[in-house]
Amino acid sequence: MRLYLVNPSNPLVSIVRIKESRWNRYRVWKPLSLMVLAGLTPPEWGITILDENLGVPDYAALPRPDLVGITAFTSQANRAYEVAAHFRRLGVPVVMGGIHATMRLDEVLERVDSAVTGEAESVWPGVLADARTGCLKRRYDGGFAEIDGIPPARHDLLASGYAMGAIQTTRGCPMNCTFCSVTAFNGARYRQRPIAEVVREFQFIREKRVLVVDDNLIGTRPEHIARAKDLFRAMARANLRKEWVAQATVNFGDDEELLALAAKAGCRGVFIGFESPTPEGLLELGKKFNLLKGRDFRASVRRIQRHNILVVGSFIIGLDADRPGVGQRIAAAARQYGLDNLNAMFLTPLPGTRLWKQMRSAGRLALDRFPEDWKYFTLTFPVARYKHLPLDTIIEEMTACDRAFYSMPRILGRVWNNIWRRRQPLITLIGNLSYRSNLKLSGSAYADFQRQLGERQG
Ligand code: B12
Ligand code: SF4
Repeated sequence: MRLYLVNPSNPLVSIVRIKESRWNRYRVWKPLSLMVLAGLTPPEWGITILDENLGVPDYAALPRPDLVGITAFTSQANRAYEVAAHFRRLGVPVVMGGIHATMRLDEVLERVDSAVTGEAESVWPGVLADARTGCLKRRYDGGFAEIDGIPPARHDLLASGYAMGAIQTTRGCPMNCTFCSVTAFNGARYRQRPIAEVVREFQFIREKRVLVVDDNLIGTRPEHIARAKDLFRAMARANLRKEWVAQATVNFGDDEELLALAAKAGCRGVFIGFESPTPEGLLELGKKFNLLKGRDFRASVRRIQRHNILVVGSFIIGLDADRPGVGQRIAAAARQYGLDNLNAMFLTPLPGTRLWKQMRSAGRLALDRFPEDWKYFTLTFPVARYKHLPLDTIIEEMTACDRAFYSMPRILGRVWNNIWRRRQPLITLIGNLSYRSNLKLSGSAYADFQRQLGERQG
């Protein structure tokens, strides 16, 4: 039995534009969902993972599979439907799963044979068994899975072409920030994989560098932090020799022991959502963690960096609280906090989030021709109607923010600072140049986007 697992690409996402900027090569991440599915697949299936981010295969030249499984974030949905249509024309059944299939089930069911909603661990073997006997059901719901004792992801299947491996150690988040899909999709309960299983899976990863995809590796409560410490101790004991980056909330910087253990276990970078430079903005987004009284972001960032861990900060532009000037204000905040990289995104109502419900019911989706418009839901296009920032203004704000933070003198300043402190200056340089080289790409993408919208309205 031949199974293809496909990760569709969206050409509007900069990571796939390797020709225009070779730095993007370092930003193509492994599609872990498909590696996890492969791990759950019984041995009678021959599995090929086709990751279009590395290049779109000539599907017509490939042997005919018995089943195709497609994953998709919302921004990949259009392409997912094209791939599905190709295989369905050949009479090959197509199953789609992942976050978009879960949040837009009816739309997906019109375009594939079967959809898997929620997490797949409990249902995927059953889907395959039904596919073998030609009895696929229209829908399977995996809900929230138990993540103890699951087989490791198949790290052997995507052997080359990526700068980093990927692993997941926890799922779920209780915070339910308005713009984020994680609580809606993975639930509010913070679930942790057994430490021994995580360490064992790390050992299967061939790459030296690894992305830990957890939305918040350290969690929110004291017992979560205690577990994170135990995990880091076990990783250090196993002498994994990996360097890894992860996502965490800003409380990562509150605990010196946690930081020291993380660094010893190989942590080299952390991605933190600061989201807004103003308390009104944080309140609007429901990002309660960042609102804690007496929180000093600069001091938190410094404490993390002292352990040789780089800090990438993410901010959102387009809140109701944002006024013209917000772009410069974010760049200034990012500099003041001492961030090594800044990732600014447009506020984007993703299906299933609280923000989606609010904006949709208020008629604030500027792009609503679905499924065609999903390709713009990359967080790099202003797809909504923003309270104080009309289309041209919000694009100017984003451009001003990026230009201010990624000006050549500022980049060199950060690199020099990191040389001085012996804190990964080369990685800082590559990371900053990678963002900077995409500014030109963003400029032409905005121009196309503005033209498209103009044509629609005209
Ligand atoms: C790692 C990651 C990335 C990596 C991508 C890795 C990759 N797959 O190529 C990078 C950094 C590149 C990335 C980029 C983006 N991401 Co991202 N990312 C994540 C993150 C943190 C983890 C994803 C992951 O690997 N999870 C682990 C696997 C095991 O879980 P899973 O993917 O959910 O898969 C399970 C099920 O969904 C299901 N399943 C999945 N696919 C399939 C397919 C079949 C056939 C079946 C049966 C089942 C199934 O089975 C799996 C096992 O249970 C998630 C948050 C999250 N918790 O999911 C956000 C998330 C998916 N990203 C998000 C977004 C918005 C983006 C971007 C658009 C914007 C951005 N800059 O972040 C871009 C878009 C990229 C694109 N190609 O279009 C949103 C998506 C919301 C949505 N509705 O689409 C999420 C949910 C984060 C959030 N805060 O809301 N991302
Ligand atoms: S943004 Fe972070 S803290 Fe907020 S719900 Fe999403 S994962 Fe949780």
